[in-house]
Amino acid sequence: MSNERNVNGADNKKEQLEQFTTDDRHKKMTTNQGLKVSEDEFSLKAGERGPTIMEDFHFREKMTHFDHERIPERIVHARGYAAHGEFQVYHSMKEYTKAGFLQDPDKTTPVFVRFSTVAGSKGSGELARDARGFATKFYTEEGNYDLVGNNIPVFFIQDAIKFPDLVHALKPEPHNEMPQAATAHDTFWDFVANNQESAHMVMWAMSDRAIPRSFRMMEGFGVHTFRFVNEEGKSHFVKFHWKPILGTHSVVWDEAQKLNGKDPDFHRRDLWEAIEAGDYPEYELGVQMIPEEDEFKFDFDILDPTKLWPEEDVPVQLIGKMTLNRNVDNVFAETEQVAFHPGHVVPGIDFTNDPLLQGRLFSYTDTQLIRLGGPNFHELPINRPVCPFHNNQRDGYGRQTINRGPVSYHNNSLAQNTPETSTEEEGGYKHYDEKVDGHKIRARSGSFKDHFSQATLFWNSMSKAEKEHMINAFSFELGKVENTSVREQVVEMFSHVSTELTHGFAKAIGVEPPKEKEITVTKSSPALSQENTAKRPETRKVAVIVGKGFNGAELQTVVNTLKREGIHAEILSNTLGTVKGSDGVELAVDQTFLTADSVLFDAVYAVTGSEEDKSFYKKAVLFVYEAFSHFKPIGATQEGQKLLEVDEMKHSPGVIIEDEPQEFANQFIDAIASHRFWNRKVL
Ligand code: HDE
Repeated sequence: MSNERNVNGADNKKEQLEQFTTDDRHKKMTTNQGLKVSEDEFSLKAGERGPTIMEDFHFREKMTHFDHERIPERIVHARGYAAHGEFQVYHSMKEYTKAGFLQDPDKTTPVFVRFSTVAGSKGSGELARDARGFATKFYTEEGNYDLVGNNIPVFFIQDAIKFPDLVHALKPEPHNEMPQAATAHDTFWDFVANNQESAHMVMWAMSDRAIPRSFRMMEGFGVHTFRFVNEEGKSHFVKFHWKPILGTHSVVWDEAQKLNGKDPDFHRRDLWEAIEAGDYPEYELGVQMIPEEDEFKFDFDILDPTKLWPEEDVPVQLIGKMTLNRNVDNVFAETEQVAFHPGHVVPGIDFTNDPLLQGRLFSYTDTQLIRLGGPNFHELPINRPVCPFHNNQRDGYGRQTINRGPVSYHNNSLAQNTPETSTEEEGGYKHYDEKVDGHKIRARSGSFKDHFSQATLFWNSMSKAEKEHMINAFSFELGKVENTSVREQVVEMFSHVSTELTHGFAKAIGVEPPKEKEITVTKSSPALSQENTAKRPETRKVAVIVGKGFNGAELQTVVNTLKREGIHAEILSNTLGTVKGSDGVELAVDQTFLTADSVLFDAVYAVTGSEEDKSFYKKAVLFVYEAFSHFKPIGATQEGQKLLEVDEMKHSPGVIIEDEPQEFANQFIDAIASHRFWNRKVL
């Protein structure tokens, strides 16, 4: 198709993609040359029992294409899942940036977002303890803008040249290719202890942030400090945030490990199903801004990617909303072939000298060249801008554009010196003219040398439960480290962050807690704790355990009330088919004890039925107990109360027992909104 199209609004990317989309159903089968195929089951042979012959072009074409179906997976962020959506700014940001898509609240900009884990291979389990990628492509009228972020606002290293080392250390160890999608091994922790700038990010990685409940319940961060530049050329330093409307929520580690077995696709299924059900994930775009002249007013260097800007000091302004409302048609064509790049910017958005960002600006195009097989990956439908693109670049593997005419150079007279460059006023991109003056030197700025203060700030900001989870995470991860010296080095390193933390896990990993260090940071940032996030019941999944002889009227009242709140209730029983209530009501069963597991749900509503036998109760009791041990809301009515075997469970926080159905439903919904009950004593 021509790249001359210039349609506006959120539908323009969809329309563009549709021109490349095909539906093979009810069509005649052909070869790739369009020749109708008469037989697709038997290769051409010399006799029925003879050898296949070379002449069989159909066999050769089919097999050759199959042999080449795979492309290299991403070196990092290989396991990912994506969706389409749209973005709208709340009010014009003209004062700070001239970026076209941030000017007009009536304008929608199409977006494509890919979420990912970092360390694991393309087929790895999605509940790994890991950072999550959160990469957004805005198809703006001024060209594609990519915000290629993570769900953690800081990074392990301060200089891009260390990235290959970091990734070598965190990937499976090369001699035996283990462990998959996990940092619980010697090389990762050896890297940490010997590259102490990683301290802050490691704190995040050992926190609940690294095991999100859902891509829909995760924050996103641009990590680096970027610049906004307005029409007058004034610059503000800016950090980007995505804030999920549903709040930021996590699972517990035991649950994460079980989920990787019960449903390694848990996060992609969650995203896919939410969008199919019309529960469109929404995130607000937030910005923190620091005027150019305030660059040195902080007790950290704002160019250091291992530092965040505490929200209490530099407030996050919410400037727009993104809604993901369409699943892909084809995962390979879209999700796998999408090519993000932090260097894809539009006028009004610019870079800073953050040395991590500077290196990323090289790496992303470079990696696409090998991954997508050449320099024409921008022509793939998912990567095409929605505005026209013209230049003198030509040829290369897989070229699709047919450039007319003899001229492919600049300057020229034969084409009146076109395609022509644009002035700034006409939308031509002009780099912010920052003055740069220095000696060539391989060094780290002295202002980047404090590795521990913000790691302590993070620890100070955690709730009691979050701290416990972190201590457990360090104990688990380091418990898998075989080398004693590495374990000792890590304990020593984190004793500079928090005595409470290191004393919490040192013993568990067989290391003597080191002498208490003097730690002066007492500051905390409440915005960092998930305790303070939005808590809402919508889109949560409840397992309703129902057995023969249940009370239909009561169940209906409760389920209808849950539905009205946007909660999804799935009926779980012994077998698929239907289950009959005492009053003759028949319910369709969605899941059985075999196909489902409590880790797949946010809450359990135990009803059972008066006519069920011991084996049913045994399975149901285990199901409820596991949810209880993961601190999930439990509702129990009718026979269901018998599933709370131990009396103490009945009096635990988040366990709702109530005879009046409407009252029960209301209390249960409040409990579901609370997400988890960390103050519950797990027996
Ligand atoms: Fe990336 N990163 N990265 N990264 N990154 C890639 O590009 C790289 C970094 C991030 O869903 C690769 O297309 C270097 C920080 C995401 O397709 C590669 C450095 C952040 C994704 C690459 C970093 C990210 C990538 C691999 C240190 C958060 C997945 C495949 C200087 C702000 C995008 C690819 C998607 C992917 C290089 C550090 C986020 C190799 C050299 C910091 C979300 O180019």
